[in-house]
Amino acid sequence: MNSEARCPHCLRKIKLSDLKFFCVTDDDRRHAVSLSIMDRFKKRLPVCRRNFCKNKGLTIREAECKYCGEQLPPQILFHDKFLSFCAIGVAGAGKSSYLTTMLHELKYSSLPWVLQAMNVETTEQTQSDERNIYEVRHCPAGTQAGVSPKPQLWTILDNSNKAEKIPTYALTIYDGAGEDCEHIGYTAQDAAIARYIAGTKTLLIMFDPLLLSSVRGEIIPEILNASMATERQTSAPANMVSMANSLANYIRQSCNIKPGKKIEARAAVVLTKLDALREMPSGFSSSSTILKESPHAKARGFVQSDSEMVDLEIRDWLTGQGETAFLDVIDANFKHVRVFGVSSFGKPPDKNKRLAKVRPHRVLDPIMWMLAEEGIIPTV
Ligand SMILES: Nc1nc2c(ncn2[C@@H]2O[C@H](COP(=O)(O)OP(=O)(O)OP(=O)(O)O)[C@@H](O)[C@H]2O)c(=O)[nH]1
Ligand SMILES: [Mg+2]
Ligand SMILES: [Zn+2]
Ligand SMILES: [Zn+2]
Repeated sequence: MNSEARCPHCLRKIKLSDLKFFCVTDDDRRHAVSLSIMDRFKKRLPVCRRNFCKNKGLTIREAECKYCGEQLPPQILFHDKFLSFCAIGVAGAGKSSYLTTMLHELKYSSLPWVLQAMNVETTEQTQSDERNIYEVRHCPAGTQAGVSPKPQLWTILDNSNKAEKIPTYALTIYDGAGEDCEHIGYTAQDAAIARYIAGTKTLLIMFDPLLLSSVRGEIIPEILNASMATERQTSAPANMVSMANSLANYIRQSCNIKPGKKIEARAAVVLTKLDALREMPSGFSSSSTILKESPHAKARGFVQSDSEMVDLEIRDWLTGQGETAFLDVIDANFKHVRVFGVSSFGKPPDKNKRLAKVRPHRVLDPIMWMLAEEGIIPTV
């Protein structure tokens, strides 16, 4: 068992004795089960010992965090590494589309990994998100604002070396509503969102280039309209800068980081909707690295030179557009920053928000960076 384990809801460090266990039978006689001395000693999950219980002798499958009372899958404790992704960005930035296609690519990529949902909520959420994008072929609806987001809980089984014991990594993913990220205040609801933000090791800061006025002036209106979440997306570039500022301030306060010191959490800045920029004159040149296929999955490692090139190309492009304020705020606050460019769909939606065949571009790059930083895949 790993001492790094954290409750995915309250983000506190947890060990076996921090969980409350329950035996759940189909006849509704849910009852608490405590750890025996032997369970504690062997660091294993308890079994039901109640006489006449249908599950007598079986290992429990339900647990609660004793700090926050939220349910969590007990097997979460037994992973080798704990990874987390927290996607933030203004409303309509493309967070949910990105996470759905990223997970789908991860599942079906040539990488030697198996992705398993840890709970029913994660399975159901992903199935409905995937069906919507890959089968119904429609843009997702905006994530509901004003409710605490439930994190998705995944296990990655690493099949890359044929050792007896397969390493397993717990991957927690938070996808909040942009509306809530735009003004993190100090209500109880904000506190829940902010806790995820402050507790995550990798922040995915989603940056929507279609909000930049220089881009809006140049792009074909139909593509622009189809690529915006029409009903909610009113956010101006100024909002992105103020969001970055309030995000940094919040992390500083809750983690007690002094003004002169940079934040340790990794910041992956992800420029979304790359496909729409392709169509505009001052977009990326056709020979640029960012428009080439991503090399990481094929290399089964993180190709540092490629990633540095993409980072540079986006920074240059933003400078050319006169839009450096956002990245300046991020660079001034975070120690580890890497800039990525992705297209979740590969092509802009049509005017009815319908999608052509989905061909994601470079969506795995940010996760490959995180895995390399965590020492799970090699940097090549
Ligand atoms: N052209 C293009 N448009 C995209 C892409 N991804 C998302 N969009 C557009 O952006 C809109 C919003 O995408 P979402 O994924 O719902 O954005 P979100 O950040 O989750 O939004 P909230 O949940 O409201 O915070 C979609 O309806 C699409 O119109 C992409 O890869 N290319
Ligand atoms: Mg969303
Ligand atoms: Zn908890
Ligand atoms: Zn029982």
